[in-house]
Amino acid sequence: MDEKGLPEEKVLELLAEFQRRDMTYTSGRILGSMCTSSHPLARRVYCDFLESNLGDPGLFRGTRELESGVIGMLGELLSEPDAAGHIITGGTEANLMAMRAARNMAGAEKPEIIVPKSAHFSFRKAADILGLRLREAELDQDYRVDVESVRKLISGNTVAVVGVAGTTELGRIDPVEELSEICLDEDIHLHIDAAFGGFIIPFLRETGAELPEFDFKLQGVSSITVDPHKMGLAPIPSGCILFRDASYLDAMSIETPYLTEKQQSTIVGTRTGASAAATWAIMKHMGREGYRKLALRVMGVTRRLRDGLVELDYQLVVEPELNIVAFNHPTMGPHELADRLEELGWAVSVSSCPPAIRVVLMPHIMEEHIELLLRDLEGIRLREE
Ligand code: 0PR
Repeated sequence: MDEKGLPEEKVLELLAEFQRRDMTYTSGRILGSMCTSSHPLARRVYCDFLESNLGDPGLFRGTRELESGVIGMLGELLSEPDAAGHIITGGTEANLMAMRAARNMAGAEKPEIIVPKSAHFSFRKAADILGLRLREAELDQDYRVDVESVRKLISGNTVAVVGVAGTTELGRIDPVEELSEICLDEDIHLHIDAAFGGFIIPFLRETGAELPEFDFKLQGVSSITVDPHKMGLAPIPSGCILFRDASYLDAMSIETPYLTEKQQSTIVGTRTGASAAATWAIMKHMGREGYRKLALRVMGVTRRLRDGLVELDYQLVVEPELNIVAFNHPTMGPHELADRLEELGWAVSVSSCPPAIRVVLMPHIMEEHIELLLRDLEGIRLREE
């Protein structure tokens, strides 16, 4: 640190130079991210609540009510209005909390969790931190978890089974109904990672899309991750963990004698109230109707990309169910194709299972961006002939 401080103007000038090196969502060039531009209202509210700390909620009673309000709205959306939970930093922390609650409730000597091969890497972190053995279930031909494989992995040490509603790489929805039945029979915690899907599947279902049930309506589901900072339009960091009831939170509560609340179940202590306030604001502002329109719009852009790829003879990995498209060039490997696209200014990501170019059609990607992308993909096809 320098001895003498700089004038504010100078600091802002220096910062602007750094920020110019960042990519922006509005350019439409970020194709592999699950985050997106924050809604202007969410930005404003975030700044207004910057100082509120939900780690000491007795001091910020209004913000605590906003957090409860979000939990209530999300619980209702996911078929359990009395769900208990918290607004936290994102899907990683939510999955970690779910695994911690499941482990503590089960009390197994050598705890194990069963996750699909398609599960997000946050479960590896959770297993490492919590001392859990991670067992990976196979996928079926459609890249959804193979229920028989899950069944075979269950043992007396299984403390949780995980299903994913909207996988990170392909946007697949696991057969949660079947997982729910198995977990009810075996009395095992079923956690659904709907970090991505939670803010789009229910709205698409409301428009008549034939997507499977994945939420608390299925009695075996004990907890759900849903991230407002993905399809919810909330600013980073805004994640949410929901449990069927408060007993799961109690199973991991720690005494906090000198704070305004005597027990704490979250992993972090001091934690952002701004995320809760901004999520509350954006959900109130959008309403179900707003999210339904958004879901239909991103699926329209998804379809345009899907159709354009098929016309150009690129190969789809699967028919997209949600707003993620994974595809391959007929002969060129995905990493080489990703490099070509990067040279043309596109930031794409390459999936691992199977290797493919993966595009997440987040709200910042407009139809005109997809037309430009398809033109570049056509150019790549023409050049090789
Ligand atoms: N669960 C699922 C299904 C996810 O897809 C993700 C993240 C998480 C949990 C973890 O969420 P947090 O990252 O909020 O802790 N999925 C994206 C991924 O890892 C996150 C992402 C977002 C990656 C923006 C890149 C990016 O630019 O691919």
